[in-house]
Amino acid sequence: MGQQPLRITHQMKGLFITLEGTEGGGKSTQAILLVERLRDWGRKVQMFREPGGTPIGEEIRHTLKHSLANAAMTAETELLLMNASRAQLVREVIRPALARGEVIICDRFYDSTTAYQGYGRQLDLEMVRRVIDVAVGDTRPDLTLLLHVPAEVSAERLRSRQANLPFIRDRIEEADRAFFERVEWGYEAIAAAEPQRVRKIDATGSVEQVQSAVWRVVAPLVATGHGA
Ligand code: Z5A
Repeated sequence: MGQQPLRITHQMKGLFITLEGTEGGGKSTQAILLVERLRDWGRKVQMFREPGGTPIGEEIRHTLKHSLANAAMTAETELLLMNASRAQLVREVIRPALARGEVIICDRFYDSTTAYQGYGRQLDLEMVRRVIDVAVGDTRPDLTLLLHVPAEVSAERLRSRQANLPFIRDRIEEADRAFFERVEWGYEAIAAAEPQRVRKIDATGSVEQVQSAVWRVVAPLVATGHGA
């Protein structure tokens, strides 16, 4: 079945693209390459990561991932902190930038909350949706690139990256395999529910192959004049 055309959902001039998926899919790698390519095309682009992206958000990120005191964090606290970081990012930078007509690339956004806190931590999906609504209002991505790799590929990429980095404890990465399987199902459900916004990309190939697949989806949007 052919893919449906992308439809721009927000009323502002800019373009809002998010990258999603399980760990090691290459989101950060592809986000950086996409920013470079869009700048080459003359677009004004800003890139952010979640949780984080603002000074307040980066403090929340540390609490969520690395704080020594966070071992007892409940799933509900995790949900609220993710969305506190997001509420700040949306109001402090994303909305003003979109209103100026800029392109925003975000390395994870609210689909991560649905996948990790909703499906992974098994919080009530309706409650998760309501919290996300508070955080983002009508600031929604125009396009979400869901980078998909099988669990073995993800594990291998993270192993080889870890070998080159000092060990830093990451509370979320400590979850068990069943948690990450549920996260994957969550992403499948999101993609099935919103095919117009969410484009699944096979991210098992080389960096260059994935970059080409990403560009095939993004270029038509940019060519039609979205983003200053
Ligand atoms: N989280 C949440 O629970 N709820 C939320 O609402 C939000 C987030 C927003 C953020 O962690 C954590 O927060 C995350 C979800 C949760 N936790 N988990 N688990 P993060 O920001 O530290 O990390 P991440 O978002 O999970 O990304 P990552 O692990 O860094 O993966 P990635 O960005 O997809 O991949 P990468 O860094 O671009 O690449 C990983 C390695 O693979 C690296 O060495 C690359 O050089 C290599 N790579 C990349 N592409 C390729 C290809 N194509 N071939 C070969 N090697 C490649």
